[in-house]
Amino acid sequence: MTNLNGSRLKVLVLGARGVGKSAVTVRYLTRRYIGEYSSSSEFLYKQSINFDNVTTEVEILDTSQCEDHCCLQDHINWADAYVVVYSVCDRSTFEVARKLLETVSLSKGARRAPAILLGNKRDLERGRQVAVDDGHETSLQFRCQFYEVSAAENYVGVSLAFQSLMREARAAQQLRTLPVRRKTGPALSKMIGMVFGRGDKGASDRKKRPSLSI
Ligand SMILES: Nc1nc2c(ncn2[C@@H]2O[C@H](COP(=O)(O)OP(=O)(O)OP(=O)(O)O)[C@@H](O)[C@H]2O)c(=O)[nH]1
Ligand SMILES: [Mg+2]
Repeated sequence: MTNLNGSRLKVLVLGARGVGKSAVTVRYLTRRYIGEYSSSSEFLYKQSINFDNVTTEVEILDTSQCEDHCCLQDHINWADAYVVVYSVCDRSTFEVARKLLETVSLSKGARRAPAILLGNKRDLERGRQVAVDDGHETSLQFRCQFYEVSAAENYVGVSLAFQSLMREARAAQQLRTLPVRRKTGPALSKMIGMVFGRGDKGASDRKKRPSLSI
């Protein structure tokens, strides 16, 4: 089995202004909720995180005011996994989140990117503008995970969401290290040769045939 200890992951936190990108990131990393966060610049956090008995070096980039397309593209290229945040009490931030998921998905092409759609501020239920079903539908459309959380109210939901993303990202990394095609072993090659009528002729005859790999 592959030893995953020491694996590295780069996580990008995206979303419209004020949705709680910093709040969810800080909540996950420190378990704390401060309430007010600097929004003038982005922050890169580096931390060694242990879960499922595996230690992973995680870098989390909490973006800020990243409306410039080039900057966004650079960030997307940099990351292995994405947290796209919106506020459940602000419909316009949900539309921004949808656009961001689309941009991530187009940038990664056929290689599906590990991502979560995170509806934050669920404690503000009375001001809700985005239905849970809308979040679900969007996550199905973009084939990503979906969670509703409240960074203000609790740590558990935020933590589960981040860990689930990292689990998926680690699995994707592991898959990429597997060989694309496996060569057939000698016994299987021999059986294939017999099925296709090669029998047990001499080595010189074998050389003339193209090898068959499945
Ligand atoms: N009620 C409530 N407020 C929240 C929650 N999460 C964040 N906030 C508040 O929302 C405001 C914005 O939070 P930030 O974490 O700074 O949002 P941001 O997306 O990082 O903002 P920018 O960096 O400016 O784009 C702050 O006043 C937070 O206290 C939450 O779960 N519930
Ligand atoms: Mg912020």
